Amino acid sequence: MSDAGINRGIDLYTWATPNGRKVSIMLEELALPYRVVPVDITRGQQHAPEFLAISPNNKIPAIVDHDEGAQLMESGAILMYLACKSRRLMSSGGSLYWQQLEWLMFQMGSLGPMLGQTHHFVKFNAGKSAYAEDRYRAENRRLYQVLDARLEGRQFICGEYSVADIAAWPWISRFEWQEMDLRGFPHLLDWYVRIAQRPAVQRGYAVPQDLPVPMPD
Ligand SMILES: N[C@@H](CCC(=O)N[C@@H](CS)C(=O)NCC(=O)O)C(=O)O
Repeated sequence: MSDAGINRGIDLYTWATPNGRKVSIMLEELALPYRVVPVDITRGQQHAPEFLAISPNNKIPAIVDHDEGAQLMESGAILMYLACKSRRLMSSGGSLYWQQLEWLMFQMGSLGPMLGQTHHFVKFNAGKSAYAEDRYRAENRRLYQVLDARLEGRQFICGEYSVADIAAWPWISRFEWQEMDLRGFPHLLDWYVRIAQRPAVQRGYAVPQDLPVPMPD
């Protein structure tokens, strides 16, 4: 961790993971100025007391918005906070708001946690538990099918581009880790590429490490 604490604008505490990228992509889409504070979770920096004071669950991402005196952990809450602050990328009411919230919760409650388990058992601990590998591969595939069906006839998860897409997309960007072939999910593939082509998404993906967006063959 480095030099947070200039008392203006937004500090983003993050690392190169799907949950971190949700917030850097959102900030880039909104063109809000922010300072990146890398928290290297591979070296245990998420346990530093100064980070715990901002993110009590020891996890990135977190933000401090000095302009509003706000401090937040949990990527879904941060996306909603930024949407509310800017009045963009999430409806302020009505049925569209509830749809966007529904799909944001789907990401937070299902897509992220389950695909995270695929990364754990299939990518990083292959061979340790056949049961867990089978379970999370199957759940991974099922969740891709849910999104593929939702995207049939839609450009974006809730019709227009929103926090629902920004939350889900970075998890699908790990399709290689998940050993998933996007060509088996044509609507999801089109959506993935459509979002990958957005300059703000490419900039946000490269925070805090300058990595290119994975593209399917
Ligand atoms: N529900 C949280 C999950 C955050 C999360 O799992 N962050 C991971 C990286 S993607 C992390 O910081 N892991 C470090 C650790 O568990 O020690 C959110 O959406 O912000």
